[in-house]
Amino acid sequence: MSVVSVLTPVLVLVLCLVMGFLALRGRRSPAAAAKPWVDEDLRDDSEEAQLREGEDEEWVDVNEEKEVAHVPYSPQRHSHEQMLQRSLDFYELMNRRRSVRFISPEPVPLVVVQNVIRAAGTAPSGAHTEPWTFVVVSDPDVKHRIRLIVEEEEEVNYRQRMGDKWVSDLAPLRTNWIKEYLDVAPYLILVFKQTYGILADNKKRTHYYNEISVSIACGLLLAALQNAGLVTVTSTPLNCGPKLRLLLERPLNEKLLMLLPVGYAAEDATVPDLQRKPLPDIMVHI
Ligand code: IYR
Repeated sequence: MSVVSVLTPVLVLVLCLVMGFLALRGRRSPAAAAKPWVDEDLRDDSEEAQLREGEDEEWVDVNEEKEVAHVPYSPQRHSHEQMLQRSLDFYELMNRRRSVRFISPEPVPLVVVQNVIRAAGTAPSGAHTEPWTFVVVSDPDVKHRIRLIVEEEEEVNYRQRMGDKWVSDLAPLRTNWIKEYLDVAPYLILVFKQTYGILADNKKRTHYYNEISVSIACGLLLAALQNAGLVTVTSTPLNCGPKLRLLLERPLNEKLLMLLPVGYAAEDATVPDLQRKPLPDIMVHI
């Protein structure tokens, strides 16, 4: 038997083992392979996963021992004419909102941001669990660390994770992994969804529909910012969640959903000249 015929099967075996090991190490779930834009940190949050997570832990009822009184509610009513005017005014205000990536360093009073977050916190939530944490960062050093984390990951996103199609779909928006606004904007608001609640006695409570609830809160937050004359861009930095959570010292039950730089628009800010779909394309009346 020649040396070659003995060594070849051995080499093939070693190669297979090494490739198998590398494949396992770099493994992503089938869902991840199919949907690379879904953040790994956000992925495993189905109701099922929440239930699994709590198997050997002590969980409590969401509203344990809380008898909630039901009180009369009479919201403001307007005449038809006023309703028409108000609905149009609000639409026109919101229609001027744009995602702005050029933000002025000019300071913004903190109390305005506090009010905006109060408005976001009025969102409805599953079983009224209010599963959100808004981390407001104005410290320049922390903002810069956030920028370093985001830019490092976003470069990998653009170069590898997102793929050619996604990158070319974004080309008209002229986005890239350089995020100057993370240093420049007077505030960064990092919105975390709490996948479950932790009570004072360390018991857990289920946060039903936490991602939907926090997404609704984000919508209100965007409207409140627009109403205050501030701008933002709804950035969702892919795969930065765990590092940012650690940097900001947030607990394990909190997952980053959105990162919003907030401030006035820079004087020379530009936005892509996009059109919105007309009503018949977005509304079906049955
Ligand atoms: N998160 C990246 C990429 C990005 C993705 C989508 I979808 C956008 O609408 C815009 C950007 C970034 O912030 O650059």
